[in-house]
Amino acid sequence: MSVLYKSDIARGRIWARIFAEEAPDIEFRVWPETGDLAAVEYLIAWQPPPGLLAALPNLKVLFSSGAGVDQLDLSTVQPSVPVVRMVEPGIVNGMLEYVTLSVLALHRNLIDYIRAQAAGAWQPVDVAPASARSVGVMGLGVLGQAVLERLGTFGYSLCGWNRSPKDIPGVTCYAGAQTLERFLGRCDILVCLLPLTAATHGILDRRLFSALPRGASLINVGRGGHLDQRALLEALDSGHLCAAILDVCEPEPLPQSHPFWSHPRILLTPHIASMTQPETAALILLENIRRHRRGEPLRHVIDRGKGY
Ligand code: NDP
Ligand code: OXD
Repeated sequence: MSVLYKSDIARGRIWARIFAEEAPDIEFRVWPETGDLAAVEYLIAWQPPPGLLAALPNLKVLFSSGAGVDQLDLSTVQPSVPVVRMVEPGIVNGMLEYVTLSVLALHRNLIDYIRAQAAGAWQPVDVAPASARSVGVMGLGVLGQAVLERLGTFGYSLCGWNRSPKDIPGVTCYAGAQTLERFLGRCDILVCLLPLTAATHGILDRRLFSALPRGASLINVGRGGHLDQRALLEALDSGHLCAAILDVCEPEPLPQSHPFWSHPRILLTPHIASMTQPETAALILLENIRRHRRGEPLRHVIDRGKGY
């Protein structure tokens, strides 16, 4: 039995070292050194290369090397093969850092100061207390909930929106499409932490932006496919939205001519909000493999019908 890893090679070497230390009974291979493909029972991949899944006759589980699974073509995965997404402390911590950094940057007008410095201007901007600012998170899953818990320590007024109802201490929770406008009306800073599915594709659109209070800002750490780019530019250029911090975009990377690169109210980062950390992820994944081998239910299996 072997585990095949097909993602970033340097990280793969760390995974391999941890497996060698913790599970010498399991053969861990890093792509392209696949060995006998018939021996591969577990595949860890961001995006399996074309034809790989069909070449693994004994594949038992496909593990996404990231929290999202929208990058996978699920139609190529046998229905009998469960798909497991990545839930591990390294990803959660990275997202906490990034969203906290972004919320504080927007709250403390960092984008204005970047521009002011470039213009050589000493130009203080008024700042409201955190208690007068409301931060709303779309998607109250593992990451959305962790982010809200951390943001609570700064004193922001917090709200969240989700498909199914949630009850989170200190957070006003909304559920379902019929509550979206009410939720948005409360968000001075909106954070998108939804998975990308047919239901959420393009959700950050003109209508959504117009339901936000004037002067609101956006942080998109979900997926580029959530965002209607033209609608964002219109909302920023009309002054309805104040700023946007975008970690994800469509396509990645954006073409050099794309207006986001030079927009004065947009801060772009190259999909680095959070990353799977091999040191923590390998142990979690190993435990899931052990569960599977003992015949116990796997953790964090996605629902293919829902797409996340
Ligand atoms: P989870 O699956 O734990 O949470 C997803 C949440 O979104 C669930 O609470 C779910 O509701 C909700 N949801 C799904 N569809 C809808 C919908 N149509 N309307 C409203 N709510 C919906 O995922 P994670 O929190 O772990 O990750 C979220 C996403 O973050 C990932 O899919 C990925 O795209 C992105 N991500 C980005 C990273 C980056 O570096 N930029 C890194 C890691 C993740 P319900 O509770 O009802 O199921
Ligand atoms: C993920 C990501 O989904 O890196 O883990 O975006």
